[in-house]
Amino acid sequence: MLTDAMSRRNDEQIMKDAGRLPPGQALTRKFPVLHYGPIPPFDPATWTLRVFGEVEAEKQWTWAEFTQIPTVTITADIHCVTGWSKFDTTWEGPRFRDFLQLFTLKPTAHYVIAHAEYGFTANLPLEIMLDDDVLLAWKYDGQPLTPEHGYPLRLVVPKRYFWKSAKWLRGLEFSAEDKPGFWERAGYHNNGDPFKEERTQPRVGRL
Ligand SMILES: Nc1nc2c(c(=O)[nH]1)N[C@H]1C(S)=C(S)[C@@H](COP(=O)(O)O)O[C@H]1N2
Ligand SMILES: [Mo]
Repeated sequence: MLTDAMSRRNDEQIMKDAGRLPPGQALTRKFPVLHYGPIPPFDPATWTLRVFGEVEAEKQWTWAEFTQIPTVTITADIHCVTGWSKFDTTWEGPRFRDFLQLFTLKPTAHYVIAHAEYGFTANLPLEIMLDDDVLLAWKYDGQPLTPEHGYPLRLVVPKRYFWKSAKWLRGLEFSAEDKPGFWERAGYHNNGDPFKEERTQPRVGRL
């Protein structure tokens, strides 16, 4: 008979072999909560999502307006840099690429800086954000996000370590230059591809 631990190791080997579990990651069936600082309050009467930077005109949405935007549902694997991966997570929200149709980018827009409550930021190249699986997610598993997982709105970028998937999202800045975010300035890798194990910034010129 397989114990839970044995069956998990067995699953992990199968998933590694299938190219689905990145190097150095272990599978979890739980949904760990990870963030720096407190969980922010949410007031639907004052909440806005703001788009700014390299756009033709700044724009913002109230919660009532934002939830009118058509949504898609995706199922994807997520990978936290602390070593856990969770498979087949299901998220719903406007697809980032479709959301871009609601305003006009300047040709100088090459990076997206996600701005969350309390000044948390995460940076991503615009090109990566155009993938099918990048969402402005407000539902998980068919239900509104829970406060600890980013209620009311978070970014979901499955192909990067999950620190770039900013919870409690309040703004999207389009930038000509890259601007390392909160964890990136703290020493995490700027790109953060789990399959390349881009966990921490290579330290140049250090003994
Ligand atoms: N605003 C904010 N978003 C954040 C973080 C954070 O510290 N602040 N941590 C990130 C990290 S490191 C991870 S792994 C995921 C965790 O998401 P979860 O708590 O829903 O599992 O959120 C990311 N989004
Ligand atoms: Mo993380």
